[in-house]
This record gives sequence, structure tokens and C-alpha cells, in this order.
Amino acid sequence: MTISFTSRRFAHTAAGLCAFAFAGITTPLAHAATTTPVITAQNAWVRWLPGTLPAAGYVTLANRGDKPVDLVDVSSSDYGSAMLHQTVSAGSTQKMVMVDKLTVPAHGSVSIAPGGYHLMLEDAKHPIAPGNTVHLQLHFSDGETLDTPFAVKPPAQQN
Ligand SMILES: [Cu+2]
Repeated sequence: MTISFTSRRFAHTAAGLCAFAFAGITTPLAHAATTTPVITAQNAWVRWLPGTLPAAGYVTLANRGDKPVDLVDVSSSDYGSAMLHQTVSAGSTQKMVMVDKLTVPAHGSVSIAPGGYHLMLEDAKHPIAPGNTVHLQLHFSDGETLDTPFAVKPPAQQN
């Protein structure tokens, strides 16, 4: 009798825990399915320069989807002007050119990093200094917009 009772009680407890765990897991997954973006931004930071000099934003974009997605526009509530630029070598000097779009490959990533691409940020709308966080809205060809916090870092920062 005692063994049977303990066994039934254990079975009941286990079923209860299982149902609880199941509910706990399904809810966030269902939520994630509708809200998790295909594109995610990682290591977003801004190299700040003093005065009215433009700042440069850097970020790594990862695409978890089956199709390539293009970064097609950048905007910011903290800067009057935000543009995607590429640094290119022209003979012995380097210059910046505007870029219409940057493709994030399917199941891959692309880095906007020093020496390659940068997000050119001009006309700060309020005083910004290292230690602050600014927000950039990254607009993609699939209609998605990522409102991304960027950590503002001093000029000597490399990554
Ligand atoms: Cu630039």
C-alpha cells in the first residue's frame, strides 16, 4: 500500500512539473515566432570625435533567415544625418563613398567595421559624449526596422 501510494504521488508530481515546464517553454517560443527579427545587430558602437566632427557607427548584422536581406537606410533621432559609407583606397589616399545598400547574406553576417563600412553620423541633435548611448534605426529591404542602441566610445577605440 505504501509503495503504491508513493508511486502514484510521484507520478502526479512529475506530471504536474512536466505540464508546468511545457507551458513555460511554449509561451516564449510562440512569442518569439512573431516578434524575433530575422536580422539582429551585435556589437553596435560609435566612434565619437570632438566638436562638430562626424562620428562613425559600427555594427555586425546577422541574418538568421533563408534569404539575403539588404540594409537600405539608416536614420537616427540623435543625429540630423546618418548615412552608410564605405572607405575605399584611391591611390595612396583613402576616401569615403556613399553606399546604397549592404547585403546581409542568408544564414550569415556582415560587419560594418573600421577600415571598411561605417555609418556616418553628422549634425548631433544634442551634446553626445563617450559613455552615452545613441539610437540608430536600421532599415532593411524586407521591411524590418531595427532600433539599435549604440555605445558611444572615445576616438582611440578600435572595436
Ligand atoms: Cu563617412
